[in-house]
Amino acid sequence: MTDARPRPKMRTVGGTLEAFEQDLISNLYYQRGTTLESASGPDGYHTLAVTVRDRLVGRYARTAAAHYQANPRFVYYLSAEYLLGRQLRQNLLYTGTEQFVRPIAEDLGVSLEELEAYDVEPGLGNGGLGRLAACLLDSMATLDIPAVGYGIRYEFGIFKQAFRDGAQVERPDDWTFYGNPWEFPAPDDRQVVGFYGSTAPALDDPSGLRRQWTPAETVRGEPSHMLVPGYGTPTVNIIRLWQARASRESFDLSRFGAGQYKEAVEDIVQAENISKVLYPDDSTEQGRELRLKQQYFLVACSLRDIIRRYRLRNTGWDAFPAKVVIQLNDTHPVMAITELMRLLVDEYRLDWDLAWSITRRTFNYTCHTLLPEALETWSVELLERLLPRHMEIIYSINHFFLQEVAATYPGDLDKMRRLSIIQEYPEKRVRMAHLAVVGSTAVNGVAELHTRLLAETTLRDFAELWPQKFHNVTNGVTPRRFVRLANPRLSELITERLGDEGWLTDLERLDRLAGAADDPAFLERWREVKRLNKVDLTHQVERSTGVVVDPDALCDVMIKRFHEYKRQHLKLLHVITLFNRLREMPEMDMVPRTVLFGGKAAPGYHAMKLLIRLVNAVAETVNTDPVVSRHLKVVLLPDYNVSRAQVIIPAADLSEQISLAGKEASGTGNMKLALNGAVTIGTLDGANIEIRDRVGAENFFLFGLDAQQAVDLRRHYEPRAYYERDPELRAAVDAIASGVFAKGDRSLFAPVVDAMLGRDEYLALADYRAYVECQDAVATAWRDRDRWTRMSVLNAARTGFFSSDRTVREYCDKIWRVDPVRVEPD
Ligand code: GL4
Repeated sequence: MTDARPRPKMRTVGGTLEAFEQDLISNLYYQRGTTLESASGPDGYHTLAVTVRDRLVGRYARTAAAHYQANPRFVYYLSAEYLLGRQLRQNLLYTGTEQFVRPIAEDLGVSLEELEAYDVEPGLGNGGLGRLAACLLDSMATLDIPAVGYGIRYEFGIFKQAFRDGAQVERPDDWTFYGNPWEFPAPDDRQVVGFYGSTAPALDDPSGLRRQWTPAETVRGEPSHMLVPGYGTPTVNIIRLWQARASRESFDLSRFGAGQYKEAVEDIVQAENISKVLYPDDSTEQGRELRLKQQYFLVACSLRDIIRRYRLRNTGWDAFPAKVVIQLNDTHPVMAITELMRLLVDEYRLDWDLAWSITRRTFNYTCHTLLPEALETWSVELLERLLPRHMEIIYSINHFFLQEVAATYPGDLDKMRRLSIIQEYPEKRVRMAHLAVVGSTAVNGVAELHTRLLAETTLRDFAELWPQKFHNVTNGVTPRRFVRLANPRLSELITERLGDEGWLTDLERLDRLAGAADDPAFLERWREVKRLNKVDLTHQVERSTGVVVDPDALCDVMIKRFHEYKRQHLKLLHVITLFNRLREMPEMDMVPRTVLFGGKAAPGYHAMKLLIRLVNAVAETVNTDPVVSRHLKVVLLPDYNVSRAQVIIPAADLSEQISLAGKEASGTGNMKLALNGAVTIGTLDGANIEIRDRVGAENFFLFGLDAQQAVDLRRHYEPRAYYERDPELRAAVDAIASGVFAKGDRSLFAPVVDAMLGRDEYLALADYRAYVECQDAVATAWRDRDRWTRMSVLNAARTGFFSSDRTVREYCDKIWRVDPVRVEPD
């Protein structure tokens, strides 16, 4: 490396620039086996990544030592999904080495952006639920909470989305193609997990509750971990991810020798399929054996690991719940309750009542939905085959539980039937949410409305039986990734105004920005930041879709998974209405808008895949219309993921949160967008309600039915009446039916029209008029630049509550009762 210019000596927690540079060169040489002259792009990226990563290792070692010393209560977060986002910039920021990289990269003639192209995000989740898990881990580390996240190291994460003729095509996400520099394999901690087989009575157990399971198949779980650094603290926690490997005996050498190559590896393939791919849907039950296998694999490996860790410092089982708190992220890991019972009763020979008392005190359950189709159930037949011992345990748990119910509500058979863990009709199935509630100390919803509706509807009988079990913990998002990393310009402006970066770990300090909302100079700078972010987004849009958009247009954003309840089709009806208006009155003075969609549809969700096609078709028609495209552009950005979110969110002016009230448990995109100064147009659903309460009704565009009105209307709903009555709505629906977006083909999008006029499950037509009028009010507000910017500032200033730090504090106070452990500083 040539050292042309003298550079200042900088000393930070990340070390000195010189040391960093030395390490880079040495890592390139010894880890990649290459030199500066012949290094490739991936060589450069990997070298930078491990050099940064190495600066976290010392902190991790000190964290582990401090935890060992303090022997605290640990939070174990069990989740089938994590959407961590890219790691490089995060870790540069968290280690204070960000400042070194630019001058060094400049010297070497590469840009950080070029290297970052190889920083692939691990897409080990579907959407909000997986991203929430990542935000909570970030906040736990930042708050020095002793915690470990457990998950599955899917070989293929959430599919990559592309469009062919406007239709979604899915490609595999081979995220470790270049290797993953952020993980450490830990083969010594591997575990063995069984499946299938049979059970028999334990010889010396008169109660009959202890039995012996002999699995017919075993699989190894091999862990690796990724570091989860806290911000502004030396704490580094980990997330431990399990990968399925065949047990050694699986390779059939004799068959191989006999030339039966396929058969020789059959068992290996079957075993390793368990962690092969993420199920690309989190909101419908996938009645698939492999998914149940995944779930059990995750909990079996993780529980063994938790017990191993517990036994490093503790003896006996009495103290287990005092040292271990397990948070179940939705129903996917709920089999952990039965697995802990099995381990305690069958393997560690505890008596049933003691084991049950320990189990119940260890687990807590977060419910993330209200949609009945998302509440998992598993057929008894499948469970009996795959996990025969667990099915027996579920029967026993249910038996004792129903005795309790019978004592509380004597003779109320209907109550028993409703509360039972086993559903009897039309087929015997295990209700995982019921098992979760029965086996947990605390149950929580993820926003106030959601928690209330859970207690009043989905889990009503349980809330009556055990009111003290139910809590609300409103979701939050990490300001480090979603403000500081995603929006450096805004962060700088905020820091300048507030005097220091304290807001990054105490987000409610943003309220001090409220005063600036009346300062014209500040408003001007706020607008400038937004504009520059919009220019960046414009470039990204052009690169990935070829569509040229105007950075001065209102940037209207709807980013989330495609789902009927989220109502992308309602947004589309609005877009078509604007299109129709412009076609009819080409001279009209319409506020220029760019409508940006981002999101994937589950590969088997045909209605939503067709809607994606329609969005792309409308976009094509709008963007190529010489008159309309002067005022309106429509873009569906392909392959929406965390990295894309980080570009879109800082540029958004308007945040679309238009789900049918009562359907979106919380939403977290709503929080990220508001924190970045987007104004929300939304229904009274999920956390929208709490956002509106905080930012003020005058800074929020509210429309539509509330949850109760939606339920009432559903009873006698006739979508056609709305269609007949409203000429603009009729014109929009007719436009789809006419084939104008399908080159005259009237059949292609007919199913979309039929769904709207037939049942309109999520009452889009009922909310259409209110929505369009509200959008007109948005346009009026947009014309008054200062008014809009004021709203934008106040949205950011008043949403500090939605930091995941606050969420984690609430979990600590209400549910976990864990204390922070301080780690020696660098
Ligand atoms: C979800 C909810 O749909 C979403 O509203 C919520 O914000 C998120 C995190 O709590 O959990 N539930 C499921 S299932 N997927 C989600 O994204």
